[in-house]
Amino acid sequence: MAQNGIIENGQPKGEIPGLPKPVKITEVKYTKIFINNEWHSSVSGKTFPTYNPATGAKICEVEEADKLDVDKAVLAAKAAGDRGSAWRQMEVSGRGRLLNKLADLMERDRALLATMETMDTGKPFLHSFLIDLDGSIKTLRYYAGWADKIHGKTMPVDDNFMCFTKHEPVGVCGAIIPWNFPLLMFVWKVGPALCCGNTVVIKPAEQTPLTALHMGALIKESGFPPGVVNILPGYGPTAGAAISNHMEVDKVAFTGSTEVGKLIKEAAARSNLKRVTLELGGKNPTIVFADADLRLAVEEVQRGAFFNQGQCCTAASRIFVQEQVYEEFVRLSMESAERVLAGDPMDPRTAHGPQIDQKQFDKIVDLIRSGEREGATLEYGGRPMDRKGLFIKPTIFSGVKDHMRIAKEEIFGPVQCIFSFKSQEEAIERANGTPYGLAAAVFTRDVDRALSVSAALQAGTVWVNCYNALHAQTPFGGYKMSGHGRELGEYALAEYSEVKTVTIKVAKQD
Ligand code: NAD
Ligand code: NW8
Repeated sequence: MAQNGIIENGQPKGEIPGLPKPVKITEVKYTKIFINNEWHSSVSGKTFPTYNPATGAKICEVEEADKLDVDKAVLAAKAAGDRGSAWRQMEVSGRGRLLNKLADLMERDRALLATMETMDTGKPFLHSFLIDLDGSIKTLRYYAGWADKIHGKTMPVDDNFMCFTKHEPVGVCGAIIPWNFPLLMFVWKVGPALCCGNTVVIKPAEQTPLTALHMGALIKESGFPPGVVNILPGYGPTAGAAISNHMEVDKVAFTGSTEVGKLIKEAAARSNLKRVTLELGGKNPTIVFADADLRLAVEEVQRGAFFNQGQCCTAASRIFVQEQVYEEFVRLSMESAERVLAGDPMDPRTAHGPQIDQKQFDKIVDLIRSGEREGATLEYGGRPMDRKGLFIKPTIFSGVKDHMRIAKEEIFGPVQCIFSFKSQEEAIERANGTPYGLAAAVFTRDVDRALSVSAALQAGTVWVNCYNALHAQTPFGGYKMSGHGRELGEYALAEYSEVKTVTIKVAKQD
C-alpha cells in the first residue's frame, strides 16, 4: 500500500484523487450459475444467501451449484478446449487481446465492482477500489502480455535428431478460491490459465460469490468463446469437492485453509492424479532489528497485521523485535493503532471493516481470550467493537511466547503479536519454527544483514523494509505447509502448461 503513496497506515492522506463514490446497488444483476456464457439455475433448484458483514443484512440469494452443475460445467469447459474449438484455433495473440478487453471492462465497471466487493466482504471501499481492483486489472494485463510470448526451446543433440519443446495448455483447470480477496484470487487463477490456452471451472467462496459472477458477464462481453470460463457459486464440500474429485478436471488450483488444502490433494490423488497447486495459510514472521528505521517498521508491520482486518494469508502475525528497541516499538505500535479508523466500509475514510462471518469472528475472539489466559500482555483492543456488525478492534499483544496458541495458530483477524529477541541467530531459529512458510519480513538498515537473514528465512516471499509489496511480475507461494506452486509472474505459467518434447529423426543426406 505504500506503493500508491496516497494511503498512509491504511488511511487516506487527505483528499484521494480519483476515488469515486461507491455505486448505489439496488439489485444484484448476476446471481446464477455461469456455464457456456449462459446463466443457469441450479439442477437441484437450490439457492443460498449472501450477506453484508457490515450490517448482517442479506444481499440476495444466489443459485447453489452442486455436483451435477459441476458436471455440466466441466463438459462445457472440455468441449471449449477441444482440438478444433474456437479457443484452440484462435491466434495466441487473440487470447491476449481478450484478456486486455476484460481488463478494460473491469476498468469501466471498477467503481461497481469495488462497491460489490465491499458489500460482500466488508472490506473498506478505499481498499477495494485502490488495491483489489488495481491489482486485479494489473494481473490481467500482465498475463495478456504473455499470451504470445510462451514458447519452448530447441535442444541440440546431434545431427541425427531435431528436438524441440512446445508449451501446451493443461486442459480443464479447476479453481477453488477464498473469501478474503474474491476478485484478486479470481484473476490470479483465471489470468495465467487463459493466457496459456486452458479452460476454467471456478468456484468462488460461498461467503462472497457476487464479484465473480459479475466477471462472468464481463467475460462474455469481452468475447471469450462459450465454455472457456465457467463460474459455479456453491459450498466447499459439495461443489468444491466435485471439482477436486472430477475425472475430467486436469488441474486444480486452491487458495484457502491448510485443512481443506489437504482434502484437495487427497481428492486429486484418489481421482485422476490431477495437478494441484495450493496456496494455504501462514504464520508469517517479521524480524525488526535494533538498527531499523523504527517508525517505518512500526507502520509497515502494523499495516501488514491489520490489512483486510487481518484476513490475509500474508498477515504479519509474529513480530520479533530486538530487545533494545522492543519497548519503543510496542509504544509506537499502540499510538499507530489509535489512528486506524474503523467504521462503515463504504465511507471513503474507513480503513478497518468487519470480519467476514460469525464463525471467523468467534474463532478470533477465542484466540484473543487464549492469549490473555496464557499470559501475553493485551496492550490494545482485544474486544469486539461497540457497534452492529462483526467488528473487532485492532488488537496488540506484547510479551508473546512461542508456545502460546496465538504464536502458533493462524488467527486470520486483526491481532498483532509482538515477541522480543536478543540475537540474529535466535530470531532466525524462532522465525523458522513453524510448519508454515508463506511470507516473512526483515527490517534493518544493514544490507548485509538483510541479505543473510532473507537467505536464512524459510518462506516463499521475504520483504525487506516493506510489507505486502505484491506485484503481478513477482511469484507468490509457499514453502513447507503453506503450499506449493507459484502464482503470479512468469513462474505461474509453468503451473498452467504441459511441456511436450518433439523429437524428429533427421534422415542422412547422401
Ligand atoms: P476454506 O479453506 O474452508 O475455504 C476456501 C475455499 O475452499 C472456499 O471456496 C470453500 O468453499 C472451499 N472448500 C471448503 N471445503 C472444501 C472441500 N471439502 N473441498 C473443496 N473445496 C472446499 O476456508 P474457510 O473455512 O473459509 O476459513 C477457515 C480458515 O482458513 C481461516 O480462518 C483461515 O485461517 C484460512 N483461510 C486462508 C485463506 C488464504 O488466503 N490462504 C483464505 C481463507 C481462509
Ligand atoms: C497483484 C496484487 C497486487 C497487490 C497490491 C497491496 C497491498 C496488499 C496486497 C496487494 C498485482 C498487483 C498488485 C495484498 C493482496 C493479496 C494478499 C495480501 C496482500 N496486492 N497490494 Cl493475499
